[in-house]
Amino acid sequence: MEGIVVCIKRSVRMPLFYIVGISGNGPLCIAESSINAGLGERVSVENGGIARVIEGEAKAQDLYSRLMSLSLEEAKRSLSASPGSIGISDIDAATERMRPALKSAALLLLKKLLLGAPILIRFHNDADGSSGAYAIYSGMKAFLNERKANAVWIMHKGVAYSAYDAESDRLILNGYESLEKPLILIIDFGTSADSNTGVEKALAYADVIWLDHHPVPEGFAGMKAQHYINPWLFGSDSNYTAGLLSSMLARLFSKSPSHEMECASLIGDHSSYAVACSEGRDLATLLDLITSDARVTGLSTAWDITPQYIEGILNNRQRYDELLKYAKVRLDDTTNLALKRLKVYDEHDSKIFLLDFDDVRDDNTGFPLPGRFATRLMDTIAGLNPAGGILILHINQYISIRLSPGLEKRIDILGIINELKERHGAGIESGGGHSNAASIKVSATGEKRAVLHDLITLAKKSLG
Ligand SMILES: [Mn+2]
Repeated sequence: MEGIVVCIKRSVRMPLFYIVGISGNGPLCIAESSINAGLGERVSVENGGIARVIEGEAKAQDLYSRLMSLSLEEAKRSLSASPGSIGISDIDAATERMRPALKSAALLLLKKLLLGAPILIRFHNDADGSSGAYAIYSGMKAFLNERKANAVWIMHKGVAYSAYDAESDRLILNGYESLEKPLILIIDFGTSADSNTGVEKALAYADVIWLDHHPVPEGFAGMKAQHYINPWLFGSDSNYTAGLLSSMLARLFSKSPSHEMECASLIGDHSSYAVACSEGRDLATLLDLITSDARVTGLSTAWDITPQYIEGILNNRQRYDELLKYAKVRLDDTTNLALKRLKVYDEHDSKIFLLDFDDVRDDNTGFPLPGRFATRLMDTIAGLNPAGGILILHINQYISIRLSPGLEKRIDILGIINELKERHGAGIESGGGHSNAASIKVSATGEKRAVLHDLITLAKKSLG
């Protein structure tokens, strides 16, 4: 075949060439080569390698222009009219409102794929973020078929896209020479003022598609990204998860991905729509495990956790069952230990349960995650204590608060958090959530002990 060298990855021992073929549907292939072909040159490919350079960049320019318009045509042709529905009316209505934004982002993604631009995907390290990455991955794979994506997957710890992250992405993308501008795709994190410097840096050299569902703070620089899509901006909220949003994007250019994966994102993030999901619970537990504890995966670091890795587990029933069983044993063990370590304060007919999660969880692992575990533990506690109560679980800078069903009528937990913010000022970095499940992040220099003391006092007052 003949094609144009659209991208060269130089940061590897043997350079990799991404070539868009000129005949037929423009397949994208990678050819190792000892011939030093240059970017934009027209080459012939034989037996998986570059055989010779046919013409130089200047002469091949017209041909590349033609390939660009062919790619755009294919991208447009491949987009379906709508991502379709998942059968939950609020979600489907929000999807419909986001449809034009999703389509324009999908068009950009397909164009980048077809032209071999380097694509860097950063996804949050939890069930929601990883399910989103998986949806995009399987959508891209189905769309490209025999062709090859020029993609890098990075699992991201933390809530901000920091200046450091942007710098690290630039170093990775600097390893590529590409005719098309690189694309950065951010899934399920970063909507925070702490991302502003990082965002500005990224926008200076890359196109950005950003799929998130966290509340948008004032002055957030991510709004400058043309393809920043967040259900909050379309009359919905965080219950519309980023994994689901990513899946809706993927549905525009591939046939419906796994409904179980969409459900896992809703369950993983405690979406209020998760009640409509009869499947996905086990998958959410499994994703929680592998995204929070690199040891169980047998991989050296969290960096190696990619959608391909998740796919490998999904395609291996035995491995899937083993990991799931292991996750459940770990959850049971942690629950049993937690019940023994609980401090209990009796307040009239209700109780306050306090747990130092550092005492319970294995130091070397991130599993179970405190928020997910707090919900599970509250369910267990409520089963054992019919009068119910409030659970306060803390670890490092985090405090998770859960109320047993009905108690939100007696304790205004969000009101209490606001009062704590007033009292402790900069000592509290963030805090909020729902009326029965909320969390506080104490700042690095803050006094968690003092915040916990005030929290318990205010809870007692509400119950008294
Ligand atoms: Mn999420």
